[in-house]
Amino acid sequence: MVNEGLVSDQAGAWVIRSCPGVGWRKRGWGCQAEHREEGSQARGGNERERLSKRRIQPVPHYRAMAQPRACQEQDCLREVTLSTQRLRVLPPAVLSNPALESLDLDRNKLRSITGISKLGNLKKLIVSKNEIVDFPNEIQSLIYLEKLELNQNQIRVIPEGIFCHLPRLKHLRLNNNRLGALPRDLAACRGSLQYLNISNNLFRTFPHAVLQLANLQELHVQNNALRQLPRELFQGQSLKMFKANGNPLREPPSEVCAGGIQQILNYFNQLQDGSGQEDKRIKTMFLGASLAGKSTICRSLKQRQAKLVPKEERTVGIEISEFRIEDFTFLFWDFAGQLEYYMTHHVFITPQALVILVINLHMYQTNDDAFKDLVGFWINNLFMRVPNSVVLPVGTHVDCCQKQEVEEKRSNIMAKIAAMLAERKSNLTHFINNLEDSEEPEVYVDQWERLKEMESCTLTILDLVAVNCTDHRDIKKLEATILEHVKNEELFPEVVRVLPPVYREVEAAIVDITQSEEMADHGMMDLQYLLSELSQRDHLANLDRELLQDILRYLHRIGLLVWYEEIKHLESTVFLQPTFLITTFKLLVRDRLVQQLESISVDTLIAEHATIRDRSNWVWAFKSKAMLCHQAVRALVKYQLFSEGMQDIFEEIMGDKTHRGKGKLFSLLEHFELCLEVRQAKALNPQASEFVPGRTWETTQDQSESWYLFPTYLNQTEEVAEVWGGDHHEDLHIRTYFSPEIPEGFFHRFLVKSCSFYSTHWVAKATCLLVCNGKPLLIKENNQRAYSYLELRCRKPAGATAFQLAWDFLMAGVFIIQKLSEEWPGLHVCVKTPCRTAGCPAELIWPDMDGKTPMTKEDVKTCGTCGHRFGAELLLPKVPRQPETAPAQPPVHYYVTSYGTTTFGPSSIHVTRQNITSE
Ligand SMILES: Nc1nc2c(ncn2[C@@H]2O[C@H](COP(=O)(O)OP(=O)(O)O)[C@@H](O)[C@H]2O)c(=O)[nH]1
Ligand SMILES: [Mg+2]
Ligand SMILES: [Zn+2]
Repeated sequence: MVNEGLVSDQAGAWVIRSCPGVGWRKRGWGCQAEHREEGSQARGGNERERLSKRRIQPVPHYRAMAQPRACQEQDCLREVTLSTQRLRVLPPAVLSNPALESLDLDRNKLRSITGISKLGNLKKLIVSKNEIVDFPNEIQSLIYLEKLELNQNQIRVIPEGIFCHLPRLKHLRLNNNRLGALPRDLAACRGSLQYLNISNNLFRTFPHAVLQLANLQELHVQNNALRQLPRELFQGQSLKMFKANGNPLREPPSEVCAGGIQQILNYFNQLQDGSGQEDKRIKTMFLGASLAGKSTICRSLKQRQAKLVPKEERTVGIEISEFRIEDFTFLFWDFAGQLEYYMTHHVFITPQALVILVINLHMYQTNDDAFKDLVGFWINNLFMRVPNSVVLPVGTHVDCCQKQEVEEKRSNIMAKIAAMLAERKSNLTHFINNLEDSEEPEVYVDQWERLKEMESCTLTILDLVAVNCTDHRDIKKLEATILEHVKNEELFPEVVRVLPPVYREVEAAIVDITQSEEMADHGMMDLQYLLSELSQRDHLANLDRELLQDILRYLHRIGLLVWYEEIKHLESTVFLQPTFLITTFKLLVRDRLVQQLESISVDTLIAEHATIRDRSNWVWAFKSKAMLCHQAVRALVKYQLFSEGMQDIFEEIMGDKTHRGKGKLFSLLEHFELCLEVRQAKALNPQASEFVPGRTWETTQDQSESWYLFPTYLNQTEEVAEVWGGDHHEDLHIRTYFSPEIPEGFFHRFLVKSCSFYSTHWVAKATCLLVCNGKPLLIKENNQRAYSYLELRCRKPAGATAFQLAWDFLMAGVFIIQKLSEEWPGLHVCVKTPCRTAGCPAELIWPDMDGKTPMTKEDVKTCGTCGHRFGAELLLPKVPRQPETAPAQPPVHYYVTSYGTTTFGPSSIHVTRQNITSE
């Protein structure tokens, strides 16, 4: 009786017999809905039960991953795939086949691969996602090895004397282990090794053997503890791709590394000329509710005295200023606390900064609501956006409180923040345990690893400092506290950066230009003009464009200026005043926009060739559909700029009307997915170009007027509900859960992104309906505390082809969500399928996607809670097997790159804008 392992079926092809566990599980996928305690109590018993059942249960076998290239006769089988088989030892059947050239053991439970030396002909060995602690020494016998993957194990040390026997090794993955060093003899692979991944390990110093790998093309060292990179690494010709983010780098600083190999090389060349200078700099973000005292603290610290901000002088957007204490340069970012800015703030909340969370103690009450509004909201956002930040809570208005009151409120705030941290930790632990306790933990390795990573990096909350901003002694005290913290290398390993002198010189010159009289308020400058201005200065006469771009890239990353080289329309514009961006956003994303529309002056209307009646129409369209036509936007922006005395930049930010050029405003709004451009078209365009997979899809320029949808202002829901026609019990539906919550503006951005891919759509507040191939997909947002998800639904398809289309469509939605969520590194997103039995609370967690469709080996899935059985294709993107299958299609890969490009398998669509077609 074989439970697991290789047997041969009549046809002579290899199959794996195993127990997919159909029909008997008490703790099938339904257990996810159970309470944690019950789960852990039941664990031991169920393990036994599972094992015994496994012996006696007659089970349907399934074909292991097809072996397309294996030859038909067993004795010359070259390739074996045994992933996700729960193997604890290598099956003897595998080891008895010395001709084997490729063995995939991914996602098993192997602690060792004893016997592997018998497979002396192996070229490819994959043992990723297992439980290996000790490096398998037998690998030294695999002298023909070209590809070796040992990632996602627990390996701490690799002994000498292995790699010197592997002169053909081209590809080596060791990421996600616990390595701190590499053996010296890795250098023996110098002629062959092209790809090396040692990311997510514990390297503190760069492994020197790597420098000898003369043919290395791709190197990953992300998420280690590296401080310094050797110059020699970049001097060879071979390296094409290098990733080092997530290291506390000083030399070169991570902002330089992010610029790519060429910039790193330039950096080292610059360092050669003069010695590097240590620059100690820290971005400091002031966050907190309106009227907390952020601007007051900011100004008082800068001027070294109590400096009260008059009440009417509200911060608009963000104010940025630079200031020094001792040899530290602080870049203060003072954020406005009003709700209207939350949509855009996250863009500017960046990692590795000191966060000063300001709380007005006089206003604060020791109840939950006050905490949530004044503190909790910000902590949650920091969790999601910059999960390993350091936060210094500062309580203000101490002078308006009793002494005892201050103490009471301080301990209340600190206790509640601690409770939030504990809650997050326990949530993450709960998710981790759910995956570990599931029937198939091996299919969740990637999700598990990501959760573990989130669990290990959390906010550092410093002790609350209570101050009276009107008293300069308190300001002094606060200054001392801040300084003490930023000097702590444990807290801020990246404060010190080694920079070539020219970086500092250019920065100083730019600050000088920014503050000069001639400089316009908006601070926008053409790159070429900036270069000519800078190179007029004697000491910068040799500055060339490439070096300037390197430095701008660095200054952008540290937050001193803004340069979006990746936005086509903005690549030659440098924003010397980053705050101007907020001013720009605020022209269209702000509260009371309707009133602004209504008050556009008659003069402005006339200048834009519009009438009062047009204005009423604009208001009506905006109120009912959250849409503005191009003319309305122009008039609105013009009116607001004129009333703020900034008329001179109108053409520049709105574009030239006669050429229908796109102004900077829309490039920005589009980049941040704050609005969607739609065109009202009457019918399909007969001249439209054909879509050819793999080729860019040029859309024809439409002459009709552009409309812009601002999802933030959507309010009605009826229309979408009507087109959709209500949920049916039979629908395919999945949910992507968000923890701790769906970030502010996330759904709106999802809407903009997905509607630009699917030209036929209906949108509403918190829901939208997309149409593809005539089939609708409904997406609904539900953002309740501890129950935040987006639900994706489509009608139950008929037949295999329709299933394929339906799941492709759903998967595209899932991938857009995942792509977006990458901007919130502390956000946990998990895809689940609710049980299809009415009233059953169970949900199936999706397996890891590995960049492709989640797979299940089973054809039938059983709910562990209600016991009902379902065809797997109703729950996961699995298309039912047809009796006579056509030649296998290449696997479909879904890939959403960035705004405008979506890839499905070999085909890739680049969408600039599609037209709305009337159906
Ligand atoms: N009495 C007193 N007033 C303060 C204190 N801190 C700030 N204020 C006042 O509170 C108001 C709001 O401060 P502001 O810095 O503009 O708050 P922001 O919205 O957080 O930037 C201003 O009028 C300040 O003068 C303080 O500690 N004590
Ligand atoms: Mg302020
Ligand atoms: Zn169920």
